[in-house]
Amino acid sequence: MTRHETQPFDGQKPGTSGLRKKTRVFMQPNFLENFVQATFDAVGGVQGKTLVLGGDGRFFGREAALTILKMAAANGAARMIVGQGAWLSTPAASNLIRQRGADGGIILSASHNPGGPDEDFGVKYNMSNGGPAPESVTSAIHQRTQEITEYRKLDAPDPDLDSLGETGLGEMTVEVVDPVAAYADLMETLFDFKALRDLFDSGFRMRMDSMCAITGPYAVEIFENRLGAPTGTVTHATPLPDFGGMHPDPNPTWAHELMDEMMGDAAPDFGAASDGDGDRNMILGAGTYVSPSDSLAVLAANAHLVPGYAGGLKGIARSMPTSAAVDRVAEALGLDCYETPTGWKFFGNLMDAGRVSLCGEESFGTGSDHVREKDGLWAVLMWLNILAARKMSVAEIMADHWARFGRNYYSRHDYEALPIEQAETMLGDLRARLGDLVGSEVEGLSVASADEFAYTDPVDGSISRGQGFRILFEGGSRVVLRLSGTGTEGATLRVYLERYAPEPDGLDHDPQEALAPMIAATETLVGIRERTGRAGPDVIT
Ligand code: G16
Repeated sequence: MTRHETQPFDGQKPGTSGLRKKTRVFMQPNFLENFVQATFDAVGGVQGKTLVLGGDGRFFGREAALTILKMAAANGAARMIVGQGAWLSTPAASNLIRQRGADGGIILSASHNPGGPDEDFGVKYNMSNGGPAPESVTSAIHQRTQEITEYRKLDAPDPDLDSLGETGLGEMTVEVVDPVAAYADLMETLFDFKALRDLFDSGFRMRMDSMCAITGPYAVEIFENRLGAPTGTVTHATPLPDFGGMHPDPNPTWAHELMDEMMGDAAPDFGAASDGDGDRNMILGAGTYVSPSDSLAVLAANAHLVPGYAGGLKGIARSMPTSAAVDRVAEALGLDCYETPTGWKFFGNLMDAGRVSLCGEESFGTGSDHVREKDGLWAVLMWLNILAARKMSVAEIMADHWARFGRNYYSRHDYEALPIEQAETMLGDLRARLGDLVGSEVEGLSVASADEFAYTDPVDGSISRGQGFRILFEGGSRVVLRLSGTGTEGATLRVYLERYAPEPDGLDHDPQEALAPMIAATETLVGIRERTGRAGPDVIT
C-alpha cells in the first residue's frame, strides 16, 4: 500500500530557511510525511524527477532520509542522489543539484540549532538552481500542508545508505555518492591550492573547529589531506547526532573553545568555525575577531587576488541588517550593491541573473555564485587565499581595510525565547510610533528616518514586506530590529547596531563601547530590558 490517509498539522509554515521544529515534533506519526508530500505537491510533483538528498548528520536525519526516499519512490521520482550515510553539507548539496542537473533537493538540517531528541530538526527544499525555495514556493508548501489528506510512501525494506553506488527502490534509482569529493574538487577550481600548500609548508598554523557537525569530513579532506595542514588542524571533526552536546553556531558565544584558543597566548595564525550544516563561518586571527559584516567587506575588497574571482566581481549583495561596510567597497570598485531581506533565498535571483557574484549576511553567512547557498568552508578558503597572497596577518588586514574604507562598528544583540506575544507587542508599538520618530532626539541622537523594510526583487518584481524596522540617526548610525525566523522556542528578538567611523583615530575601539549611544537609544525607544525584565542580551555577536 502506498497511499496513506492523513490530516493537516498546524504550524508547518517554513521560516527564514525551511521548516524547523523540535525533533520530537518531527518524529510524530505523519508530521514529516505531511510536510514532504506537501513539498512534492507544491513543486508540481516529482514524477520522473531527480532530487538530491542529504543532511548534517543530526539525530533523526537517517530515519528521515529513509522515509523521504520511500515517499519519493511512491511519488514516481526517477532518481535520488543521496550523500553516503545521508550526509551532505548544505553547500555540497547545492553544488550536487547544480552539477548533476537535478530538479531540486531536500536538505535535512536545523542549521546552527543544537541537535538531539530534545533539540531541533529541520527540512528544507532547494530548487533546480541549487538555492533555497523562494517565498512563492514556501507559501505554496504551507498552503498545501493545510489541506493535505493523504501522502504516498512505498512499503519496502530500507535502502542501503552506506555503500556507494546504485540500488533500486521500487521503480526509482537510489544513487549513494561520496558527500565530500565533488565539493572538494569544486574548491580546487576556485582557489590557488598550490599557494595554500606552500603557506602550510611554511609553518602557518590554523585551527578549524567543525563543532562535531558536518564540515568535519570536508575540512579534513581539504585542509589536512589536500593542503597538507598538520593532522589535528581540524577539531571536533566527527559529525555526531547531538553534535557532542555543542551548539554548532559559529559565533563568539557558542564557539567559545575556539575563541579562548585564538585570544590566548599561543594562538594559531588563523582560526575558523562552521555550523551544523556547513553554510556559516566565523573568521578569527591571533587575538582578532572579524565580524561577519567586516569579513564580507574584506572578501569583496580582495577577491581579485583569488583565482576564481580574478576577473572581477559582477556585483555584491548583503542582507538589510548587515553593515554597510561592503557598500563602501562596492562604491570604490564601481560595483552595484543590493540590499535584500534576511534569508539566503533572496540572493538566488540576483545570482541567476548575473547581477552579483558575492553575497553575505551578518548572521555569519558568506558565499558566491559558485553555488546558491552560503558556504562556510568557501569563506575560510577565501580568507586563506587572501592571507597567502597578501602575506599579512588577519589583524594587519583588518587595520589596513579600516584605514582605507573607515570602520562600521557593528554588533547584534539577541534576546532569545521571549514570550511571542510580548515580542510582537513590543515591535507592534514601535510600528505605531515610526512616523513620529523622525526628527526626534533620543539619547543625544537625532532620528533621520524610521521605516519598516520592504523589498522589491529587481529581477522578478516580487515584493516582500515586514522585513524589519530601521531607525537611522543623523551621521549614519542606525539600529535595526526584527524577529528571527529560525528559532524553535518562543521569539528571538534581534537588535542590530551600527556606527560608521571615518576618522583614522576612531578605528580602534571596543565595538560595545563605540555602540553605547545606539544601545542606550534603543532602550529608550523600545524598552527591551524594561519590558522583558532581562538584564541584557543572551547572545552578542
Ligand atoms: C538562515 C538563513 C540566513 C539568515 C539566518 C538568520 O541561516 O539562511 O539567510 O540570515 O538564518 O535568520 P534569522 O535572523 O531569521 O534567524 P541558517 O544558517 O540558519 O540556514
